[in-house]
This record gives sequence, structure tokens and C-alpha cells, in this order.
Amino acid sequence: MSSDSDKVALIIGIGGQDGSYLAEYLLELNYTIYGIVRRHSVCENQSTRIEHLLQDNKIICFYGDINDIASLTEIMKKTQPTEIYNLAAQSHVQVSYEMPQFTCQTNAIGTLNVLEACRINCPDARLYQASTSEMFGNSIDDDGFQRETTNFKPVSPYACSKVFGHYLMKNYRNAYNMKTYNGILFNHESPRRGINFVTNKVAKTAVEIKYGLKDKLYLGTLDSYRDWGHAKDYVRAMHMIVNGPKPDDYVVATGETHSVRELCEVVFSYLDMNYKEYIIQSEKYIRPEELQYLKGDYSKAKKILGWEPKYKFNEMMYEMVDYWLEKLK
Ligand code: NAP
Ligand code: G4F
Repeated sequence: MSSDSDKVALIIGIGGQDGSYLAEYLLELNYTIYGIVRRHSVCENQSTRIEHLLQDNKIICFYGDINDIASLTEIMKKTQPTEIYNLAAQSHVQVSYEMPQFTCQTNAIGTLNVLEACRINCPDARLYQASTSEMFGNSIDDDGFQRETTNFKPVSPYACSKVFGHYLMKNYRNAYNMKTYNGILFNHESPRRGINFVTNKVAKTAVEIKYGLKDKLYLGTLDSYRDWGHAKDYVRAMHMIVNGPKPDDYVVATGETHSVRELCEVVFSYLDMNYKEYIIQSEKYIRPEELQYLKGDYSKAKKILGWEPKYKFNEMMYEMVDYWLEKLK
């Protein structure tokens, strides 16, 4: 009988927000963990989020790139993973408008490379794909939620590239009987979130204003809504999806939605400030097409996998603000 200690995970994109939390989570379950990182000219930047895991040799990382199928092939051959998590992506929506070709090459063709390398080298591995609520675009069911059956109407190059990857996963599941799993994850955040995503940008800048290091916060739209959860809850869901009863697709969300304006209110009032005095709307952060409203129905994940979020929105935002209060002290 196999136990979690026989399990070998390969995390592609291990240095990202989710990859770093997933590695910590799977280590607790006694997995052997391999990761793929890209080469950076400043090598510290490759591993800032996973330095503590590398130092103690808790994980082993290889250089690789999902655009380089030879690297994927070699790593999969060598490590023979039982689970592969494809978290690698150009993950910023606005950047995808500035670099549409690079984004699609990486997120769409890169995902095809992962599938092909897996099919050829370790066809029995369970393969998780980081799909996204961005794929829904401005498509909402009549009850105000998005769920697994909601139509995709992507509104950015990023979202289009992820729809491609999502359908390829389903295609390889049906065509080759591969164990592929799509997690349709709604926005999830943490102190490890890149600071060019709105939650951590607001948290960090509000603290900088509090400490007198800045006087304004420049943002794009304040009127879009997102269903924001905590990355720790969502990596737990990834593992449950991959170990679910059969290869399938799941929405992972909180079922709550908040506007960017509400986010600012929560963060600034935690610091005893009025957000209205500090925010300036800037054209620079307005997207050519905006996704207006996201609210996910996670009842399938709850029913089949027993997954539920533990963190509440305010609690998560306070954790992020506390992180910056300490770091910038
Ligand atoms: P992230 O912090 O941007 O991490 C992405 C990781 O992918 C980074 O480690 C990055 O490495 C790596 N990467 C980028 N291009 C690569 C390539 N060509 N080859 C190998 N690695 C590459 O993103 P995240 O928030 O952890 O999200 C993880 C995944 O979930 C992404 O696919 C994202 O699109 C998807 N997703 C995220 C959310 C969310 O709200 N966070 C929601 C739904 C889906 P570098 O450091 O070298 O750039
Ligand atoms: O934080 P955001 O950049 O996240 P976005 O675009 O929703 O994408 C994130 O979540 C997706 C899941 O739905 C992931 F697939 C994707 O990889 C990424 O992790 O922007 C959230 C909202 C948007 O409406 C944006 O227009 O905030 C608005 N916003 C307003 N001012 C801003 C800003 N976003 C950013 N990044 N920076 C601003 O200054």
C-alpha cells in the first residue's frame, strides 16, 4: 500500500507565491519534492520565497523552463514524479497586454510542453494545471456566481492563454487517458504575493504612507470585484484535487466578493487612515478590457473533496498589512 512518503511531487514554478506554499504543505505530508526554477541574472531572485527550504535541503531544484521541452523531459525522466503541479506562468493580466505573444507562448504552448513531456516520460503521473477564474471573463450565471459549468469568455491575452491550457488538459485526459486535473482558482493572496498585484500593492503602499515613506497610492479601477482567498487554503485545494476520486475540474473560491474600493477601505482603516485622502486614479493601471466581477461557487469542491476555505478576507488583508508593518519598520 502506498503512503504519502512514497509520493514524489514535481512543482513547476516552485519559486512563485503558490509554489512556495505548496512545497511547504507537501513537505508536511512527507512528500519528496523537486522543483523547477528559471535562471535569473540576480540569482537570489530565483529563490527568495523558498530560500528556507533550499538551505536545509528539504527540496531539490533544477533549472528549467516550460518553453524548453528538453529541460522538462530530462527532469521528469530523472525524478519520475507521481504528481506534477504546473504552476508556471506569466501570471500578470495587465502585463499580458504588453507581452501578449510571450504570455501565450509560455502559458499555452508551455502547458502543451508539460503535457507532452509527461505523456512521454511519466504517463502515470497525476498532473495539475493552474487554471483560473480569469477564463470566465465577464460571464456570470443568473444567480451571480461562476462555477465549473459557466461559459468561458476570456477578456485578456492571459485569460485566452489559460483557456488553451485548460482545454488541452481535458483533451489529453480523454485522448490518452492521462490523469489531468484543472483547478479553476479564483484570486488568492498572501504576504508572498507579488507587489504588482492589487492586494499586496495596497497593503504595502498603505504602510509606506503610514510610515511617511510615500504620500499617494496610484491605482486603476476601484470598481472591479474579486473573490479573494488565501494562497494557503488554495494550495491545500490543489493537493486535494490531484488526489480526488477521478481526473476532473474544480472551482476553488470563497463565495464572497469585494471591490477594489472595499479592499482599500479595509486596509487603510486598519491603519487608522481614510483611503479617500491618498488614492489617485491613474490611466497607467487601466486595462484595455476589464473583468468586472468574480464570485465563485465552490460547492463541487466542498461536496466531492471536502474542501472549504479557512481564512476570511479581512483576516488575510490584516496579515498582509502586519507583514509590511514589521518588514518596513
Ligand atoms: P507567480 O507568483 O507569478 O508564480 C509563477 C511562477 O512561475 C514563478 O515562480 C515563475 O518564475 C514561474 N515561471 C514563469 N514562467 C516560467 C517558465 N517559462 N518556465 C518555468 N517557470 C516559469 O504566480 P502564483 O500567484 O504563484 O500563481 C501560480 C499559478 O496559478 C500561475 O500559473 C497563475 O497563472 C495561476 N493562478 C494564480 C491565481 C492567483 O490569484 N494567484 C489564480 C488563478 C490561477 P519566475 O520567478 O522566474 O518568474
Ligand atoms: O490583483 P490583480 O492584478 O489581479 P487579477 O487581474 O484579477 O489577476 C489575478 O487573479 C487571477 C484569478 O482571477 C489570476 F489568474 C491571475 O494570475 C492574477 O493572479 O487585479 C485585480 C483588480 C483588477 O480589476 C485590476 O484592474 O484590481 C484592479 N486594479 C486597480 N488598480 C489593479 C490596480 N490591479 C493591479 N495589479 N494594479 C493596480 O494598480
